[in-house]
Amino acid sequence: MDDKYGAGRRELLRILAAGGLLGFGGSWAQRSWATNVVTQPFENGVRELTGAFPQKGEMLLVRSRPPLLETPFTVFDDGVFTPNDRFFVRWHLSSIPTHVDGASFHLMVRGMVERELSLSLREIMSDFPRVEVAAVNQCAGNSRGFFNPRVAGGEWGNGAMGNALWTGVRLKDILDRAGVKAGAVQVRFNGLESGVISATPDFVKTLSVDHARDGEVIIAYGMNGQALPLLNGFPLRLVVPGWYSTYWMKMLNDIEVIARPDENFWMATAYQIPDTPHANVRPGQSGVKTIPINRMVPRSFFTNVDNGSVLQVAQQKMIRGIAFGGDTGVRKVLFSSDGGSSWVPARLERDFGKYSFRRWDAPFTPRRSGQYALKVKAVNSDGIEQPETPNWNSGGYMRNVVESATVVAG
Ligand SMILES: Nc1nc2c(c(=O)[nH]1)N[C@H]1C(S)=C(S)[C@@H](COP(=O)(O)O)O[C@H]1N2
Ligand SMILES: [Mo]
Repeated sequence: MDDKYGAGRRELLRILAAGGLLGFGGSWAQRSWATNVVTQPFENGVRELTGAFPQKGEMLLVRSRPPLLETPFTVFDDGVFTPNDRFFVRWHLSSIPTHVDGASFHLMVRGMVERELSLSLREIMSDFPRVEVAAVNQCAGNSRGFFNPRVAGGEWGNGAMGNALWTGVRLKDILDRAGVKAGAVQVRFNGLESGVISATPDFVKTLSVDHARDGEVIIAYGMNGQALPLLNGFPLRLVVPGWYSTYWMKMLNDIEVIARPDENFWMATAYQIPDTPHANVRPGQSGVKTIPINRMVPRSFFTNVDNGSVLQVAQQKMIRGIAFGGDTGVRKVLFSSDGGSSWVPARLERDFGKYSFRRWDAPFTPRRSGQYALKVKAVNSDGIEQPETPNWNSGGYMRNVVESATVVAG
């Protein structure tokens, strides 16, 4: 079997073997050779650039235990896919395995099923059809650092997101092999870092049976043609296209089909959002119904200009960026060079599917010296567009606003 990496069986063997190569020993958080800092444009925004984490290049250190590593934003200007060694990292519990043996690893499928399964990586890779999807993995708290008033939680800039080509098997095919019993309502996912006594409840997440069986949710063993980096969930992770990555369980080793809606902490208490458009409320507003966070909304960003970028008068500059539609594709990206008074459609680059980043560009020639308020907004295929003013909620979730960059022509 050959795929677009021309890898076939050799690739599978390499992915399996990667499990044996991950013994870096000890605690990575103790290794610290920070070289530099980056200042995010919000309060307490100074971040160390660190290269101290295994299989990771330079990352912004948001927290070291459990690791929260942010992708430096310039990486998004390099290409539509985010390299594995620059892909952001987020864990809830500090008890993450520092080594996973791909050869002895098994995925359990149990609960309301006709047949319990215990599948090795080899079985998963060879017994089920291989599928691929380009999809954005975005933390629900991406850009939380920009929330004003400020809120508790990891203070991410805009780099708690990434786009990868995920390779794996359909969750539906695995569930069909097990045979979901009538009356099952949800499917619960757990990862390997469970089972350690801790003040924080084990991290588990749940999807409805219908969602789990929609054919789009996959169990991925490949990320941009490589095994998953350990910190991104080696050897298996759930990929839930269009949904916030809190559902994208890493080091997935346990799937339980359940008969009642999951009341666990991570579904019923954490990751709740106001049930309003863009999860938006007024600071201090109470009595708003909440629901578990779910689908993503469109966003767009500049990648080659930022506040303070200097442009040449009378010289054309190709302004570039990325956009994504959230739970559907990008219909258009609109660019403004006059603070949003007038908009022109940006050119959209190659389409890698509706869940992927989409690169865009727009030519801009400053005619006189001075400041220009550049703006960009995405409209998705359902006609949802980014709001002019930022949304707010106490969890710091789903930050969204038309993005700006004030540049200077001289
Ligand atoms: N096992 C496990 N999976 C997990 C988490 C976790 O803490 N443990 N965090 C989730 C959240 S909230 C995010 S944002 C993504 C981060 O994925 P990444 O580290 O590969 O970027 O993993 C998700 N899957
Ligand atoms: Mo997250």
